[in-house]
Amino acid sequence: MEIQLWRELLNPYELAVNELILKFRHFIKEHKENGLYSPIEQVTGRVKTISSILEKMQKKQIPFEELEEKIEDIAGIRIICQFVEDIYKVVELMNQRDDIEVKLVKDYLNNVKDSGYRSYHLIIYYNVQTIKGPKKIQVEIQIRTLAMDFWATVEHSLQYKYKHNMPEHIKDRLTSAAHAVQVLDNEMSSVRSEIMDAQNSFQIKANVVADILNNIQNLYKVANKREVSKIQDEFYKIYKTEDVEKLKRFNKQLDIISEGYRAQAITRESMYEIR
Ligand code: 0O2
Repeated sequence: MEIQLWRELLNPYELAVNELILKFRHFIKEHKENGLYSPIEQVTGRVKTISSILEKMQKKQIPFEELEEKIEDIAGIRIICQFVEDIYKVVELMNQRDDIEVKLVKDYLNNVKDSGYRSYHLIIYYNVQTIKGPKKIQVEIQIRTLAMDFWATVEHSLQYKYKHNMPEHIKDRLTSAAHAVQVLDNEMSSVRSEIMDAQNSFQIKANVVADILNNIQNLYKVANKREVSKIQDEFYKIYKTEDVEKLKRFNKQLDIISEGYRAQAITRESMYEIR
């Protein structure tokens, strides 16, 4: 197949990967902005390289006409979670989305591969709009923890290096590392709620501080500078106490002050309109 045709074939897959990454990154952002814990920690994606597609076609004896149907991971999205529990949350989420149709599930958490590989895979259908009209394509979504991803990345590089001749002592090391990853994931799960609480309160504090600074910045434009300076000093004092509740109350007061200035501005504007 000519390069130009490969480009045409792969273009919708690239679009799907870009759209899905954007959507899942937005999901993380929305959670953070609302001070909520996000079950998704990171998202990446890729379109399979032509050489990797050719290799798979050869290995599985797939003819060109069946390429898009039989190679399910031309478009690949990887979702990284902090905890095993989050993986199942993400799966639930995928099942609820209107823009995703789950075709197939491969649960390598309950059915660990011989290599020691653990991950949860979904093959989904996803619609993209191309200049030739809508196109329904397959995307492989791999969902795994940070620890599982570390193991898989290292193992994948070694597989690539040794092809099918990985030395036994390295295989053994990888198997024992896979067990260690499982133990680590279990240990982390046992402190999940503590970690989530800590991360949530950190995010909530960060959001309140951002709101306060935004309010102060806006007040600088409309209020008396000395007054705003006093407000700023007051903020620093409260900030040092590390008391989030106090910060929240202070922010509410600032909202009321800002609202007052906004109301004044509106009254002034309407007076101009009357004249
Ligand atoms: P790449 O380079 O990541 O694209 P197959 O696709 O035929 O190999 P199957 O049944 O179609 O196998 O899919 P499977 O086994 O679910 O594998 C899909 C992808 O999961 C692989 O894609 C890998 O990315 C990953 N994976 C599966 N098994 C392992 C493993 O033992 N170790 C690691 N590190 N990753 C694994 P590709 O196309 O093989 O590779």
